[in-house]
Amino acid sequence: MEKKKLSLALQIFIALVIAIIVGLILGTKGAPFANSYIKPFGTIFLNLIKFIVCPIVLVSIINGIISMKDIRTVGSVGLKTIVFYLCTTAIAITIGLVVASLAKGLFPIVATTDLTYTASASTSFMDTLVNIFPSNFLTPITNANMLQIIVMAILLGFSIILVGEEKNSGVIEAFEKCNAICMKCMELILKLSPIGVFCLLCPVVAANGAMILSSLAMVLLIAYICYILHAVIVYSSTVSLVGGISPLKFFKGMMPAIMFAFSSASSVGTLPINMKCVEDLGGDNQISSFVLPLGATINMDGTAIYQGVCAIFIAACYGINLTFPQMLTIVLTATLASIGTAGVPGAGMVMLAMVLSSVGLPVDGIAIVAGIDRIFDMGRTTVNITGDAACALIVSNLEKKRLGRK
Ligand code: DAS
Repeated sequence: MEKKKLSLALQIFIALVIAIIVGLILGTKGAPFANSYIKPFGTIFLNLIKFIVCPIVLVSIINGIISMKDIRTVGSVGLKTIVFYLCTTAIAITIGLVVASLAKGLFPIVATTDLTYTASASTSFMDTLVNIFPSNFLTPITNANMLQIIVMAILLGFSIILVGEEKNSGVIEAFEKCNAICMKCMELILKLSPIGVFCLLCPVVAANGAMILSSLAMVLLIAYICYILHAVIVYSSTVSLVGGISPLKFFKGMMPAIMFAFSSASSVGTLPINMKCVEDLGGDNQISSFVLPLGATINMDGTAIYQGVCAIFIAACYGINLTFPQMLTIVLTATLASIGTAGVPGAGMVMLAMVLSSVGLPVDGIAIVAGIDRIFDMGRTTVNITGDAACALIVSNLEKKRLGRK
């Protein structure tokens, strides 16, 4: 009989439980052993994530922009869609940062000895602004300067669109192939998640004991509170005020897609069900067949919330208080990064590396939250697809009014 493989989610969950048990058994006495012989394999997993994050950001943002090439043909639909997606993502990351900052006092701080960090010299907002723009084609990639990579991707993406499809069809296909290769590479790396999760979490549990569990429980709780706040405040108000649908009817009608997204942690995988839910809620099929696939590619409100909450939590673990300019940088980075976050399980954790490095936070801090990333992912994916559906219904209603249709 064919041996049924455990799903990756189940493998990660089992690795999480084993990491906690082994970490608690090792305790502080066993922490040096865990740091010497287990943590290095977690570092390898993190290194692979850092390795793939630059090409993923560059190629997937270019691809995300190219996928908007129809924006000129779908005119007002495309414009309304992009404005809604970018605005709700900026609101989402702000909610994540504000709520996590207010709740920071609740984080029992993880103060393990190996969480040492030398703060880079703080730069003024103007310096940060100037440093966003690359002065060289290669150094943004070799230095993993994420904001400069994002600027490069946006410039190249729109340049490809403006060159015109007849002249650059080969280029568009080439980028679509590069994007597929990067996504496959990320998928292969994320298949190592069970090993990575065990080797990253076990040493942290050994060094901190059960306290880390309450920290992780707290940061998960805050993330889910932000997910719910964003969905209830932003989506309820927009679908009722602009989409012409009562929030109750919206969330009831979205239940099949919400449940699938929560269990699969994949926006792309949820697309067919999301299309059906939006159609049943009265959305225009032609509009949702543009808005939803685009949303699964570039709209990641839940991921932005997760990045804001984890940035505050990881900074707190290193005893760092983020400045206002740093928080602004996170809003900018996470909003633009959402264009490049793939709608597949675990993509947000890869992009968290980018958000952390954009404000000089140690990317190794991901080790603290990597173990429970799947639990974060289920919630953030649910928010992502719900935002996509809200946009499709709102744009459908606005187009109906614009064309004077009933
Ligand atoms: N799981 C991704 C999605 O499908 C989101 C993420 O990983 O942040 O939307």
